[in-house]
Amino acid sequence: MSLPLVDVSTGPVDTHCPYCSLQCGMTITARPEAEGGGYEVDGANFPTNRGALCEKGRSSVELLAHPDRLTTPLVRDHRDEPFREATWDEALDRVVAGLTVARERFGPDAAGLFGGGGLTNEKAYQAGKFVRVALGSASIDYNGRFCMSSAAAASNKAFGIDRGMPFPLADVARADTVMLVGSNPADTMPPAMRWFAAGRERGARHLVVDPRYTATAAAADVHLQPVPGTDLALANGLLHLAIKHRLVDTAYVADRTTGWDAVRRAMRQYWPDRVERITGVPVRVMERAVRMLAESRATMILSARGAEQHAKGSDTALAWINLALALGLPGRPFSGWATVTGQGNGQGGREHGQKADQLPGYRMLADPAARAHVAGVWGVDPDELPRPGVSAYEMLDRLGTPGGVRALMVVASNVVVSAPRAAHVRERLQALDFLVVSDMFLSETAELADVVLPCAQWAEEEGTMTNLEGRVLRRRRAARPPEGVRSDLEVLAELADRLGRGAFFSDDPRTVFDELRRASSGGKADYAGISYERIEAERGVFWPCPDDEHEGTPRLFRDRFATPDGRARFHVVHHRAAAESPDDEYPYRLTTGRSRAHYQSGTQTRRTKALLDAEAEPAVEIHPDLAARLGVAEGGDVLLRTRRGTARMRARLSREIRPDTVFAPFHWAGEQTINALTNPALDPASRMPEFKVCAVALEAATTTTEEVPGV
Ligand SMILES: Nc1nc2c(c(=O)[nH]1)N[C@H]1C(S)=C(S)[C@@H](COP(=O)(O)OP(=O)(O)OC[C@H]3O[C@@H](n4cnc5c(=O)[nH]c(N)nc54)[C@H](O)[C@@H]3O)O[C@H]1N2
Ligand SMILES: Nc1nc2c(c(=O)[nH]1)N[C@H]1C(S)=C(S)[C@@H](COP(=O)(O)OP(=O)(O)OC[C@H]3O[C@@H](n4cnc5c(=O)[nH]c(N)nc54)[C@H](O)[C@@H]3O)O[C@H]1N2
Ligand code: SF4
Ligand SMILES: [Mo]
Repeated sequence: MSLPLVDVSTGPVDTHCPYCSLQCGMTITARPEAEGGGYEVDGANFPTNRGALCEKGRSSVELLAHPDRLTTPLVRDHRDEPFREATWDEALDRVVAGLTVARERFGPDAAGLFGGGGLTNEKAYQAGKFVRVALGSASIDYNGRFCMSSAAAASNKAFGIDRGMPFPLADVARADTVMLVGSNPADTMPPAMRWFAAGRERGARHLVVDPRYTATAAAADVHLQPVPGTDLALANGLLHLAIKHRLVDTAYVADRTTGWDAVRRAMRQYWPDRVERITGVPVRVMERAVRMLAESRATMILSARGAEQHAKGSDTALAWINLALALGLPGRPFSGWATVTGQGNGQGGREHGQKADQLPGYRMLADPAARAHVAGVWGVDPDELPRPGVSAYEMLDRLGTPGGVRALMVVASNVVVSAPRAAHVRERLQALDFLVVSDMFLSETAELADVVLPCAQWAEEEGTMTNLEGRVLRRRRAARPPEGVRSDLEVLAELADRLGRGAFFSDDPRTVFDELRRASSGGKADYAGISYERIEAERGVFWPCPDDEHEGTPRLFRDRFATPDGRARFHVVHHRAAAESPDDEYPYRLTTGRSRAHYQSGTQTRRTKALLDAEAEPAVEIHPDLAARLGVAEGGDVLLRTRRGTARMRARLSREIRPDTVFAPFHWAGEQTINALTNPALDPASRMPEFKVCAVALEAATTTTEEVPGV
């Protein structure tokens, strides 16, 4: 397939990276003469990255002209047939037919959409509206449940609002003490490390809580190495010590919070020896840590997926928030608790109605006033809006069953690789009457579809993103999309039209954004005063920004929290064991996460030469003592087995991990799909699955590949 790749009329264009929530600024220049497709990329001087890009950002332009790029819709009549190329007309007819049959036979909720936190604000908003207004269905949720939901639930409970960082990233450099809990930015957001390094140069001290001695931990002053799944006990233990040593900021607690007395009493049972037994963190290390946190002018506690992707993830986040409140941090200059958002638009993606229970502006679907406001903007009757639906994993778990979704659109997620209990998710997708996937590449999920729609990529379309700081920025079009692809915005508008609801939808990003502004007006995530022009002039605008005169809100909580009485809420939260603990049959703990060169389900990075050169295959990290017990050598094949499935990977021996725990990345497919193993036990508040701990058995692999029942 040869593509008309280069839009030579395009000079250098400033835009942002396709990958993570740092949304590094980048400049893309068309270079028709250059090898490999005709675009060149440089880091731009944007406030988060100041010119730096990690290897993923630097290699991202390889994707624009990639030979695997889908440029024609693909269809088939039966799943055992190969795909054939089709016109857009035929493909969209088939999608409408698939969705319509499901609705007619099983009711409106039988047609649904699974979205992603990589979508622009415009597309995420359009997806939520499409499902509610064009399909009249309750069935929409997205991969952010697997990412930000625990921290989001905790922030909402404690602060009354969910913005990952309540301050600009640059504030990190001005904090005197920073504790990172289950966060490894040295690998997951390398350019952000500059802010940490700048802090250390000023004399700041950093602590890292991670079962592995990561590159982030290596750069810090103190490493706490807990058993996976015990952060809640650790936070409570630190709070116990803060109370014991009279380090609590009683004036702040009295002025700015409620619920302290109950928490103070509850912390009595977290005496240090007990917490050391649960977490494995020595009492003297806890003593040192709590003094560092309390005896500093400006202290931050930063949380990420290591602490949050647990069946008690939202309570764990609340435990760290309790500690931050007791020390008087949130709202103080260069201080506070924050969670580091992950996906490119992980923040905006969770604000505009992609969640089963949510309407734009972070409004709740169950709230009559919210329904009336948004229905007014959309020009529909509030009673027409469906009720809240079920969350991401629950939706996937019920696909093709009575009461479940029968016809599903997947837009910007590769669940066959990234959802927990992936083999089961694959079976459920296969049980659907109809599956349509929109992607730039034939992802493992797209391979299962009846219809595949080829979409435009980040640099080929206009839109806004909201980065980890809550800064709304513009991703400008810097390249011409190949002939034959369409943006998701256009596709959803066209489908709505074919479903008889076209009058309610636009395919123009600016028009959609302006409508989003009105829909969000008065909500918690208020974008009403943010325009494309202002974003341009001000290098991004921080929400909430309720009107054109408002300057935006880089820092939250200075005077009040977003609760009705303006006070932050303490919550009593107690440690409990992980959903699965090691036993005779599955004697070790498996935790999962990221490696530096690959991104998420790997659809993009497993196709990028520079990144495959950096890391051609996954490895499971094993302590040499454990490896010796198993008879596994460096580079040897290991078979990993849990109650849900098996996977096979090479061993990387490392003294940097606890000997009772192994770590594996989730970026790989086939028999290296680590999510064939992970536990779908869900957090009751956030519906987050327990990606970060389950019980696993390990053996040196002697079987042949064929005998391994991977995914
Ligand atoms: N290279 C790369 N960068 C990425 C991504 C990517 O896929 N690849 N994805 C982006 C996205 S969507 C996200 S959400 C972010 C995630 O960014 P991070 O949260 O930094 O990444 P993870 O590797 O998932 O987890 C962080 C750390 O948690 C540790 N951990 C595991 N279990 C526990 C536990 O029980 N307690 C504690 N305290 N720590 C634990 C792991 O050892 C790991 O080092 O990264 C973003 N950036
Ligand atoms: N074991 C384990 N599993 C995990 C995690 C973990 O730590 N451990 N982390 C979880 C987390 S935090 C996350 S965020 C999820 C992410 O997991 P996924 O949801 O699978 O994320 P991606 O791989 O980014 O999937 C995006 C897909 O959409 C495509 N795409 C990109 N942009 C667009 C677009 O604009 N439109 C369309 N239509 N398609 C697009 C990409 O090519 C890719 O195939 O994984 C979760 N799974
Ligand atoms: S840190 Fe994130 S946004 Fe920046 S270049 Fe790397 S992947 Fe892209
Ligand atoms: Mo994520």
